[in-house]
Amino acid sequence: MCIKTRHIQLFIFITLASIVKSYNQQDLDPVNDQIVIYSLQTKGNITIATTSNGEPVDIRYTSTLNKELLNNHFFLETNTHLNRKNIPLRFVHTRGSGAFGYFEVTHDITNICRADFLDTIGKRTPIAVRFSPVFGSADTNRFPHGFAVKFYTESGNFDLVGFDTPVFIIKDPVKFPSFIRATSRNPATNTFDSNMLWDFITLNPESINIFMYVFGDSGIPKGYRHMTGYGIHTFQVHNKEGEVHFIRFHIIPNAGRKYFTSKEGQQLDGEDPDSFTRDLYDAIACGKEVSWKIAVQILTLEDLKKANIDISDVTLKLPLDIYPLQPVGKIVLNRNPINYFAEIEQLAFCPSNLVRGIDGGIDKLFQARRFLYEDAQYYRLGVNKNNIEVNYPRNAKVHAYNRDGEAPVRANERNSPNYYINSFNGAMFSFETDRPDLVQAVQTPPNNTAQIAQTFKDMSMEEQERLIDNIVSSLSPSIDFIQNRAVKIFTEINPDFGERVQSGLQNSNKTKACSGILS
Ligand code: HEM
Ligand SMILES: *[C@@H]1O[C@H](CO)[C@@H](O)[C@H](O)[C@H]1NC(C)=O
Ligand SMILES: *[C@@H]1O[C@H](CO)[C@@H](O)[C@H](O)[C@H]1NC(C)=O
Ligand SMILES: CC(=O)N[C@H]1CO[C@H](CO)[C@@H](O)[C@@H]1O
Repeated sequence: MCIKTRHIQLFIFITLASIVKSYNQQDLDPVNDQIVIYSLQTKGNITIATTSNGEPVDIRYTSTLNKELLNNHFFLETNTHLNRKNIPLRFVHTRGSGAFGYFEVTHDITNICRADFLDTIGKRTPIAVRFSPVFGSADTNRFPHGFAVKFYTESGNFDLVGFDTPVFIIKDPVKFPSFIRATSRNPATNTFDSNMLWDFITLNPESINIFMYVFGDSGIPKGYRHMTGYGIHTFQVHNKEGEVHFIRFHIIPNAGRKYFTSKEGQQLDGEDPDSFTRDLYDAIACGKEVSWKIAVQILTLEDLKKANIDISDVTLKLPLDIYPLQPVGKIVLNRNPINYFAEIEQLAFCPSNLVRGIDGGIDKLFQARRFLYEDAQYYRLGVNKNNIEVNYPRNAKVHAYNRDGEAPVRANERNSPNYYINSFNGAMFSFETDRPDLVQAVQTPPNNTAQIAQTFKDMSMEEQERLIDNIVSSLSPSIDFIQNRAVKIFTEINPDFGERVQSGLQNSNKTKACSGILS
């Protein structure tokens, strides 16, 4: 009986192997046929299968029928391991796509920033990038998308954790959890909820600036290769003389900025919710150029003092005509993840991952992000998250005064002194007396009405029309008083804007599942 089963299984393996081999290589698609390509790149079965302990698994253990289960370690391990498959998900930016490549300096900015990965034109630094819809189950969701870049520099990792919009939702980080809850699913119905979203927007009208992009023509990028990135925060940087400047990062796609209309987005969402992920993977696997330019807006301390807006306000753009873009470098993505979970799911970006020369954002929201990402990742990946291969500052010399904790601990700093300061040749601190403190930005309550009005005015009549259509379709399920509050705010921004939203709402009908609910 036992011997017979073995022969049947071997026969199945051999037959499967020969079917795979008969594919025509020319017809293969990198995403659809990944597993076929794998088989063509390998010769025969790759090796003998083992338990995680390294013991070869005898083929008789692949059947449990009429057998003792507890004696079958393969059965036990493969099932109990599966039960522990999931780790906590990112509660925002849950679904993502990522890839690897390099950053290359194209222009010298050492006069303002001493970061050593920027010190020579032509210098390359390896990078990891993750793109992510903030919410939703589809890549084409009309909501902001994340654009996060990890630079593995020789003096530690620098993480630029940005969005595809030039502004953020709120200025005060205390509002963040409420924003997340109001824009997530309703606690009773578990559906997205127009009342909650528009109640939040209209009670925090500074958020309308980002929604001008979300509901406008740049709300749905035409795949990640056409998506723009913004660091949003105003970062303080310093040069070798210790002088400070302030910059905003822009990441501009060389494939051109392109966008889907709502209709195209919805259609694609239905056909393939992973369309951006697929497009990125295919493009890289096919050897297409996947690249962006990095440019910065630069301000001096004087500019900061004399500006008539709060330069640190993340709900405000800094005008490009006053602070023009200066090119710095380019990023190129040329390698797909080999294993998604290991390299992208476990990838952890922290705004606090900064390098000498880049002091960080000068606003309160950045200060909050400095520790909240780390906290989220302690929960999601454990306290040794930076020992995970993809997060490890592999190009720097790492000697942290941390020991032990949840795996992985790597060599755990071996036998070196584990306390500081010590008299026994343990790692010593560096003396950076020229590292300037962050300037203290005075943050007034947000008011970006004037900028929103300008954004509206700069749109063509047709784009205004599409913006209003998208606003109306999001707002129309809301209850009257919230609609009225929204119309009042749009009218304050621009009377024509308010009027057109109002008339759009009048022409749209709410759907009701039934009537008389409260009677
Ligand atoms: C108070 C403000 C904010 C808080 C508390 C916050 C918090 C978080 C947290 C906890 C995560 C998940 C991190 C993880 O588990 O790895 C996350 C992800 C992310 N956030 Fe924020 N965030 C804030 C503002 C922003 C802003 C202003 C931006 C853009 C400039 C941004 C961009 C992102 C991106 C791109 C990700 C996904 C990173 C990835 O691909 O893994 N967030 N945020
Ligand atoms: C915000 O700014 C606008 C125009 O710049 C002004 O009309 C309005 O009164 C301001 N709102 C508040 C609450 O200060
Ligand atoms: C809304 O309902 C009214 C009355 O039933 C109807 O005349 C109108 O065409 C509907 N409008 C839309 C946009 O469906
Ligand atoms: C089905 C099959 O190809 N089996 C082979 C897998 O690899 C081992 C070790 O090289 C061979 O002994 C098997 O014949």
